[in-house]
Formats: sequence, C-alpha cells, structure tokens
Amino acid sequence: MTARHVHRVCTLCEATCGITVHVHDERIETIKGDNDDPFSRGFLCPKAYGLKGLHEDPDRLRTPMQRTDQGWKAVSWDEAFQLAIDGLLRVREQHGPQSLGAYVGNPTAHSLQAMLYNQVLLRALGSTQRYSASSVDQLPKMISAGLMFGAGLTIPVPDLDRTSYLLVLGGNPAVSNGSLMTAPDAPGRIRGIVERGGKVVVIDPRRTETVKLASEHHFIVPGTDAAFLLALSHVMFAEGLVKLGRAKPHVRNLDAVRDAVRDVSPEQVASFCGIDAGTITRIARELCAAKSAVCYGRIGTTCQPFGTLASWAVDLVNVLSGNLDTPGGAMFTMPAANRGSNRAPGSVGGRGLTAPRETTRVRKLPMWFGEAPSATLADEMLTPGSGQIRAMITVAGNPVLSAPGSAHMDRAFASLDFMVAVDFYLNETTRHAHVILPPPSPLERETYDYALYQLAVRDVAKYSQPVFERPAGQPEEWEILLTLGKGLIGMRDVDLKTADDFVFAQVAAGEIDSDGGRWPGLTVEEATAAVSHRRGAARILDLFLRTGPHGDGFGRNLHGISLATLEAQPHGIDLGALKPQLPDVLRTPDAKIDLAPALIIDDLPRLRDALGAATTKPREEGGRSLMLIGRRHLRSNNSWMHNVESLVKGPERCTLLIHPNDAESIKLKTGDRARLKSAAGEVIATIEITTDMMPGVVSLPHGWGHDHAGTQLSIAKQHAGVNVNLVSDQTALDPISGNAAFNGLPVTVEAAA
Ligand SMILES: Nc1nc2c(c(=O)[nH]1)N[C@H]1C(S)=C(S)[C@@H](COP(=O)(O)OP(=O)(O)OC[C@H]3O[C@@H](n4cnc5c(=O)[nH]c(N)nc54)[C@H](O)[C@@H]3O)O[C@H]1N2
Ligand SMILES: Nc1nc2c(c(=O)[nH]1)N[C@H]1C(S)=C(S)[C@@H](COP(=O)(O)OP(=O)(O)OC[C@H]3O[C@@H](n4cnc5c(=O)[nH]c(N)nc54)[C@H](O)[C@@H]3O)O[C@H]1N2
Ligand code: SF4
Ligand SMILES: [Mo]
Repeated sequence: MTARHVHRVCTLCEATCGITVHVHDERIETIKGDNDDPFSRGFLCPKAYGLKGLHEDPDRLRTPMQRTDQGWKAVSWDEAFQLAIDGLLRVREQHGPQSLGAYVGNPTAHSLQAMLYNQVLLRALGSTQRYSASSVDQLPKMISAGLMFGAGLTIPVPDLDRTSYLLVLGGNPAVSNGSLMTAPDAPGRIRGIVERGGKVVVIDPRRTETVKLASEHHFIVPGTDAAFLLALSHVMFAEGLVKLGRAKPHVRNLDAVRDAVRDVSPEQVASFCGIDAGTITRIARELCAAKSAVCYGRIGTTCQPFGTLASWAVDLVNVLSGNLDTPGGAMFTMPAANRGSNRAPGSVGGRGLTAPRETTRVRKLPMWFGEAPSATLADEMLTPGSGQIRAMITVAGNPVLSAPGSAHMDRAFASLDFMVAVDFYLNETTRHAHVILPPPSPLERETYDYALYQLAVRDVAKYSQPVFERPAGQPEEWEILLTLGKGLIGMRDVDLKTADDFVFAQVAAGEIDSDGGRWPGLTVEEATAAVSHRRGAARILDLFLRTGPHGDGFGRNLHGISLATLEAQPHGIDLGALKPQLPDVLRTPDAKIDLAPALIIDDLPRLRDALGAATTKPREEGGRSLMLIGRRHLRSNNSWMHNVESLVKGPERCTLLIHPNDAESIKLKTGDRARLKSAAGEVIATIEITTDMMPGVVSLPHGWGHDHAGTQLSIAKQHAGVNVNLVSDQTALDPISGNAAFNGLPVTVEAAA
C-alpha cells in the first residue's frame, strides 16, 4: 500500500488553481485544493474533482484509432503516425498546399506542450488555412489591444485585489472563474472589493451569479456595450473629468477620441442600451471619482456584433478615468516566461499591429494574426475551387459543436477526403477523423500555465509534474505534434531528438540576439548548453524562464529563477503584485498608446446607424421576436467534460431561460418544449422561466447536443441537451475581426408541437 500526494494545477479553466491529488495504490483517492499554493490558497471549484472522472473515464481514448469500413479499430502508434502522415501528404500532393487546414481548440491554452509545439505543426502545415478558438472568443480584444498597445496579448488585466471599483460588462466570473483575467477564487476576490468598502457594478442582460456578489446590476440590450462605454467617455469629456494619470505622456490621438464621442451622449444611447441616462452619467462620475477603478469586459463584449469597438472602448474608459497602468486599475503583467521578452532594458516600442492584407478565399474575411475566422471554416471546406480545404487536422477542438453554423460545419467535416484529430475523445467532430491520436491524460503530463500567466492578476509561476507515468508507448503531446510536423515537411525519417534539437535551436536564436538581450554576454551556445539536459517543452520553458524578466540570466542574476527553482517548489511561487510598466510594455512603432486606431474609428458609423435605427423604431418587448445570448455553468466546460458523471448529474442544464412576460405572450411554462429559430436554423429546447432574464432576451448555453450517432460518449449521450450553434448564424460577425457574434442574435420562440 503506497500513498502519495502530488501538488499541481488544475488545467480545466483559466484560474490555474493549485490542487493536491491524493493517490493510493496508484488510484486517485481524492483531489483537494492546495492550501499552500500562494495564488489560489486552497480555492477549488467542483470541476477540479472532475479530473478524476476524466482520468478514469473508460470512454477516454488511450490508443490511436483508425476509422475503417468496419468501424473504429485500435492501431499502434507507429501505424497511426504512418496513416496520418500518408493521408495528409496524399491530399497535399493531389490538391496543393492550401488543401490542408488546421483548427486548434481551447484546451491548448491550458497545455504547455500544445502551446509551444502547435506552432511547429502549424508552420509545417504549409497552408494559410489556419483556424482556432480565438475567433469564437477573444480575437476582438487581441485586435483592440494590438492596435492600441502594439501586441495582441498586451491586454491589461483588472487589478482585482487592489481596486475600489470594478465595472464588469459581459463576464460572469462567479461561474467562469475569470477569463482574460487569471484569478483563482475570482468570486472571493470580487467579494473582497465590496468587503473593503469598494463597489462592483455588473452590466449584463441576465442577473448572473456574479450579480449576487456585486453592489449593483443593470440589464443591457445585447450588443450595445460599445455605445454604453462611449457614452461614459462622453460624460468624462463633457464634465472635464478626463485625467490620464500614468498614461498621460504615452498617449496619442486624444483629440480624435474627443471628437468621436462628442455626439454619443447618455441621452442618445439610453433607449438603445436599455439603461437610463442618469445611471450612465453617474457610473462615469463614479469611475473617475473612485480611488482606483477598472472596467472589464469579456465574452458578452467580444462575441457580439460590435466586439472590437466594445473591446477598445473598455480600455478607453480605463485610460480616460486615469486607471491604466496604476494599482487598482487595469495593469499589464510581467510573466516569468514569455516568447520575445528578452529585451535589453530601456528598449521601447516595436512593430505594432497592422491590418492584415490577406483575406479568406470564399468570404473575403480578414486574417488577423495569420488565422482565418472559424465562422468561415465550413465555407472553405465546402466551396469548390482552387484552395479548397480537403483535409483537416484538429487539435483539442470540437468545432462541430462550438463554432456557429453547426449543421454546415458537420456537413463540411463529413465531406473531407482526410482528417486527423489530436484528441482523447471520439466526439461530434473527431468522429469524422480517419485517424485519432490521443494525448496523455492531463494528470500524466507536466504543465506550466504559459499562456494564462500572461493575463494573471498577480505575477506567479508554477511548474507541475505529472501525477502518473504515461502508459507504455504513449507519447507526450509535444511528441505527437512534432512527429506530425516533421512528417509534413518531408522529415519523417529524422529521429525525434534531432528534430527537437532543431526546434529548440530556432527558438533560442529568436530569443537571444547578438547582444544577449537583457543579459549582457549571453549567447545561444551558452544557453543551449545550460539546458541541454532537458527535452521538449520543458527545455523551451527553462530557456524562457531564465532569459525572462524574473530569470537567473544563466547565473547573471543570483536571485532569479529557472525551471529548477520551480521544480523545487511544487506549490508555485509568487512574484508579486502587478507593477506599472509604461512605456516599456508598449510595442507600437512610436511607443505610444493609440487611443483612436483608424480601423476602429472607421467602424463607428456602423454603430451610429444601429443607434439611429433603434431610436426611430421602438424595441418590441415581451413579443415573440427576441435576442439570444449564451451562458456558462459552473459544472460544465465548453463542449466537453460532459462525459464525467459527477459534473453532469442533477437537473437539466441546457435550458432556454426566458422572462415571464415573454413566456406568457407565447403561452409557455417552465418545462415546456419550445422552438428556437433564427435565420440560420432551429432547435427545440426546454423552457425555464426566470425574472433573472432581461425582457426580450433569451439564453441558451453552448457545447451541448451530444445526440450524434457514431460518438463514444456514453455519459454525455444521456445528458445530450441541444446544440445552440445550430441556431447561431455563421454570417453574424464582428466585421473588423470576423469573430462570431453569438450574442444578440435575433431569434423567435414559439411553442413546439
Ligand atoms: N464553468 C465554466 N467556466 C468556464 C467555461 C465553461 O464553459 N464553464 N468556459 C471558459 C471559456 S472558454 C471562456 S472564454 C470563459 C468566458 O468567461 P465569461 O465571459 O466570464 O463567461 P460567460 O458566462 O460566457 O459570461 C458572458 C456574460 O455575458 C453576458 N452577455 C451576453 N451578451 C452580452 C452583451 O451583449 N453585453 C453584455 N454586457 N453582456 C452580455 C452573458 O449574460 C454572460 O453573463 O469562461 C471559461 N470558464
Ligand atoms: N454559442 C456559443 N458558442 C461558443 C461560445 C459561446 O459563448 N457561445 N464560446 C466559444 C468559446 S469562448 C470557446 S473557447 C470555444 C471552445 O470550443 P473548442 O475550441 O472547440 O473547444 P472545446 O469545446 O473546449 O473542445 C475541446 C476538445 O479538446 C479535447 N481536449 C481536451 N483536453 C485536451 C488536451 O489536453 N489535448 C488535446 N489534444 N485535446 C484535448 C476535448 O476532448 C474536446 O474534443 O467555444 C466557443 N463556442
Ligand atoms: S476554477 Fe475550477 S476548473 Fe478552474 S482552475 Fe480552479 S478548480 Fe480548475
Ligand atoms: Mo473561450
């Protein structure tokens, strides 16, 4: 009988909570919060325990699978790689490089190995047909941040622990546990603001779980946040409240902003937003008067028709109220490990972000950050012509459920000549694959929250070791991605170690310039030799940690850290509260914050048109014409984790929330079945009546609809729910980004026969 405790992080959401896995005789006894994790201090949500269910789930794939005419067949790893690479190369030979496409899904943001080696695979793809969850999520924020501050991930985060005033739009951290804001125990941290005498204001078309922690809540008409935020800015200018604080010497285009918001007064936007002018004026004054304040927007502000405008306006409000880069305001992080952060002290500015010149083949949508919007992935598979996608690789994605226009997407995947999935479930998307390559269980791998620490409310670092050894023959996820990648560039016979040395050499050369960057005298050779005892993601991580702002500089900074430091401290280490960083953090060519990027200002007439249309035509309330929004549940995780009994048991989650007035006008009561219809499609959902909904708005969560034949999800099938993305319209987009506008979609609801 052997018992052991392993400390690590939970990789199921952005909060990065510390967990302790209690193992007895190589079985998980329980999973608890790690009280010694300096960031999460023991906090856990119910999903963490689901890691046990996930690890033990008999439906989770443990061997590669091949789809044959007789059904699915387990194959060896060698055979599976051979089949996968042969299949992809065959399609490329026949139809050219653009015939290969790839979709990279959400969980890759939680996997160190996927974060680092997806890049290798995507480069080897040799095609611009790249897609990811970004364009059904945060892409508008990456664009507004890129245009304002110079880089897509230079996104200011709310300094939750020190702020006196938090204005939340379109986020529900009490359930999502925070997003673009890595904050374990986000609910506790938000409650803390109120407890220390501060104020929390939530703007949301639903009275959410976060509202219960807040001081004040206002319903807002979906899709109108940009107007609301610009009206706040209008008040700040009109009443002489603008104070730029620390940002003052670093901004440009302040006059252009003043002009842009001159005619967007609270009176003008009140009926459009559904919030009275007095309230808007008061909130603007409060933001400017508070000792510190921060405005924060999430999915409700990005996945909507004015996503980029709203994302920009959030940061505009933070700048104008004097709260950018200041404690308690919106601050930039200084992550311990980050590509490109080894710069000599004093170097400022960068290349900035410019509008992409390339557009997609079929719908001519913009291709930001070298990616096409997922809302047009199905078009690119289904529309014949040169450049049509004929084969796909998916890594940790389920676009058949998670992207808009699901029926179209399902048909598109079914039409492919060949598909490879890197995934451990046979689900709605991977059932179309010819070969599935399962990564190890999350508990069988190392991890470091490389992406999420870039958005954390404190600078922290934690490296987790695997809890269990990988089963014999099971490759690491980075090995799967690298094997595919080298196969695609004709280096199938090069051994993995050589290929990985090559990958590392390229990364190191990118990080260490001839001056050594931050570390005088450091050379690529010195760094390479110092980490040569490691392989794969750990080796790259060690390099980033040691060259990074908290690093040991390979002996040049005695107080600095390396991967060895983190290995010795399995609870993780705290690197302190966020610190002011202007102008060093800016990557715009002139090292200034562009308050009025032309591309964004050019989209204002569209908002004005919508405002005009709404004021001339009174909004119908309580009728059958409604607006659809989404929601998340504490025990659910996008389109997966639904095969874990402990998380799906209990009352039905996938219900259509509707206000009593709306329900009455269509003669529906809780438990009735209703037909939810848009221009794109329809589903039949169970009604749940609640005064928590804004009249005129209905809510259905995403990630459900597990009733497809041919999947291996025995538990999820019993809790199938319906797929809201059969109703989401793949043509409803934020035009600047091409991001899906899931929220604010016009729908009708009627009793189902
Ligand atoms: N338990 C759980 N946690 C998760 C996830 C999960 O599935 N389950 N998913 C993870 C992922 S991938 C992400 S991206 C994050 C998302 O994190 P959040 O954005 O915090 O999560 P949501 O619950 O989608 O919150 C969006 C809110 O926007 C509101 N809303 C909708 N439309 C509008 C609008 O037009 N304006 C305004 N102001 N509000 C609007 C909705 O009512 C909802 O309350 O959560 C992550 N965490
Ligand atoms: N209507 C509507 N649709 C939405 C949203 C919404 O609010 N409303 N939200 C959108 C958002 S924010 C997001 S992020 C997307 C998410 O959508 P996707 O990017 O498609 O991701 P998931 O639905 O989380 O599916 C994750 C897949 O990864 C697999 N997986 C899990 N862990 C790993 C791993 O470590 N490695 C590998 N290789 N595979 C793994 C799972 O088995 C599953 O197949 O959905 C979007 N869709
Ligand atoms: S909030 Fe829950 S799902 Fe997210 S990291 Fe923490 S324990 Fe895991
Ligand atoms: Mo997401």
